[in-house]
Amino acid sequence: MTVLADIGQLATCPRDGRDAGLIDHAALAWDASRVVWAGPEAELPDRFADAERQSAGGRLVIPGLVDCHTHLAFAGDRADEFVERIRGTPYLEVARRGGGILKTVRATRAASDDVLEAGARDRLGAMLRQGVTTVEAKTGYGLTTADELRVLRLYRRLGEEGPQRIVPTLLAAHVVPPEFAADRAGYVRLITDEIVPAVAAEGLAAFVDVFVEDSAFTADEARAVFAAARAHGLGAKLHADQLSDTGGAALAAEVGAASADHLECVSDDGIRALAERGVVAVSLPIATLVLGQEPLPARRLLDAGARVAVATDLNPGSAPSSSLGLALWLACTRQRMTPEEALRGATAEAARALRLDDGTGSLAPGAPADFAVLDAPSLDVWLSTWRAEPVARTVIAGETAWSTGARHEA
Ligand code: DI6
Ligand code: FE
Repeated sequence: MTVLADIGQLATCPRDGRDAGLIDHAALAWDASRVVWAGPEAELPDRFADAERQSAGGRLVIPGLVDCHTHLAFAGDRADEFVERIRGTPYLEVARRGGGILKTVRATRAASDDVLEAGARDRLGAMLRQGVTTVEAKTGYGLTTADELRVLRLYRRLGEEGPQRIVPTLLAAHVVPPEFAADRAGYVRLITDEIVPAVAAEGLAAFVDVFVEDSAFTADEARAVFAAARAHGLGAKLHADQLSDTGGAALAAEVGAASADHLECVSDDGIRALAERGVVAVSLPIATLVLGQEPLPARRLLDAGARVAVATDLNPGSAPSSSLGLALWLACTRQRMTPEEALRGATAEAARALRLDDGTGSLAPGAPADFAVLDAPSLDVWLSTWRAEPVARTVIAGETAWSTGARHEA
């Protein structure tokens, strides 16, 4: 049994609440890998008198962050495209010329297993230093049965080795690969008849995602992919209404998706459908910033009763950053989410977007003892300033997975 005392502010992020469950002058207790108690330090029960005691030194403690949307494994870079966009070539024009996502597909197919793994490990390490303890990880740069399976097997290995928990998602429906340019239906059939069954047979993915967009897949193509996913017991996620309103949000509601992600261009009907069906709206403000778009209308979604998560969209093109802290700060500054709403978005709501119902993303008794200690006295102080490295310590399943050194221990 371990007690972390002298917490300046504790954010418990109750799963079904709407606030961050803030408690000043708090303590947190865990036994092996699960939280057993969280509350005001003055009310810590006597049964913890003999527990090992640690001090948070008056700092903020939050649930381990959950990044519920990343394209974790890829090879190469898109620096050329970055410069082209600065010079005025739009993202989709780069893609039409065979750059964009397809450039990363070529580099990823050509990369060795070691190179792919090293890149993914680097990114996970950077995320750990940001307090991220659970990471959703998509495929989508392989686009052949073998290449998609290769990345999912890498995710399985990374999850088994830890320290972070990995939630794998098949995104074979990211774009139509060049070898199927003249046979879109053939590629959709490859996904439904071969890739999804192979992935399900090995238990390699929790979700199937589809990029629903004029430049990617139509709603009907997505319906076929989701039908195959459902038949094999896999959940649904969508890249929806990112670059235009293609009815992606309504489609997410129709197929019972766990989340609809992006939504910069979502319609009022789409917002209503998400709220009614309990589909989590995932905001990806780094991609919005990079592509120079108007942000997802978080206030309208929240006011309509929808749940809003916040994630990085980490990928080499539209969101080349693994900083979930940056995404939270953008959610506050550009989307008018309060610090409490933003933090919930990267904890309890992100866990909901991944259908994790074991308490992940909150710090209630029974939840995994996954948390981060921030070098700030309160949530508002942390998120009102953008700092690259605000985290002092990251704990996963009760064990310190990373820390800045001895500063956090009493
Ligand atoms: N939307 C995105 O933001 C990423 N994929 C997608 O469907 C972009 C991926 C990339 O540009 O490589
Ligand atoms: Fe994405």
